[in-house]
Amino acid sequence: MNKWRLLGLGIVLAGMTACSTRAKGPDTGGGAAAEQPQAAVQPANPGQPELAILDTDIGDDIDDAFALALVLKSPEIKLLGITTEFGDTELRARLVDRYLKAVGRTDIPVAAGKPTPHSNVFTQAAYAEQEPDRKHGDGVEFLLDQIRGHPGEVTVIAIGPLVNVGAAIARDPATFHKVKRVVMMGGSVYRGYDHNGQFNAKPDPEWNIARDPAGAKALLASGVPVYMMPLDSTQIHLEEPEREQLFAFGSPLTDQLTLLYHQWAAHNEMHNATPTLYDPVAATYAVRPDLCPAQPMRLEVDGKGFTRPVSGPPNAQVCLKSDEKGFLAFLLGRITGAASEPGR
Ligand SMILES: [Ca+2]
Repeated sequence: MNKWRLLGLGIVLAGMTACSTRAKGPDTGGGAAAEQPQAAVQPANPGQPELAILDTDIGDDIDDAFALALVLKSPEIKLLGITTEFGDTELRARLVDRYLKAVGRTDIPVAAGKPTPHSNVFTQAAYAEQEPDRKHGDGVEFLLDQIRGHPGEVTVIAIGPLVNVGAAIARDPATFHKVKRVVMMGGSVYRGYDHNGQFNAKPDPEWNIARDPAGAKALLASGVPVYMMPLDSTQIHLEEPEREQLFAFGSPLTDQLTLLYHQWAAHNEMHNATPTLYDPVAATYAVRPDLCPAQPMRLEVDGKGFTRPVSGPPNAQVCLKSDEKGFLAFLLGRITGAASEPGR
């Protein structure tokens, strides 16, 4: 979903040349988006960890690695498993195997979704290839099995193209309907990919949605609660001071982030050293929805991957603006194990 990947595919080149920029917040005044944001729409059960599955395309962009770290360090979440999706799903699963082994969490099951064609760069392949190969279970079946075993209790944190989610809906819609909610990074409502740090007021086909618009359409039509963190609220950067604070921490977890970051920085097509933390915003929403208040909207997905607000009954809760400072403090506090958190 990163801009450089879109650039690599040439998907939005034409649109980018016509984009205007501005330096103010998203336009939330239009049409179907007029309702006020809601904080803490669906809080976790008090005293009980939220059962969750992380569905990820970890290995291309770097933000999934940070999202995984955040989930692992959040006691509000009990991770039932990790499913990999899009592209070389087995290699992504090997990456997760090595990551979990390094942090002492091999108790967490890892399953691989159906591989799909892709053209983007697997920047962290070398890290993954150092891990012994093994055959992983079917990610889509794992997802459905967990929902069957815990009806109404499972939160799916979806931080990649919605390939597995779409496949699960197609394979067993009745079971998928028993998911508690899907918290996802994806979409572009009033804001596209920023250009050279400038706010882009023209929506783009966001990476995750554009890779599998049919999966996104199926999810929004499924009737399950969907909490969406689009480009409007997720273009938050991990600048050098925060990176150094994190990478200098020296725990097994931050060491994995250090290793993966450097592979990403060396291989990403934009040669950009500053990660954009799209996916951790979705992971954060699962435990701290107040940092990204969501509002009900009805979104329509087209074949190119645009997500346009339309009138009609809401089909998602959408966060259009996040508390960026609060989010960064929360992320760093969690990953480095700081005792106190802002806003709590
Ligand atoms: Ca991702």
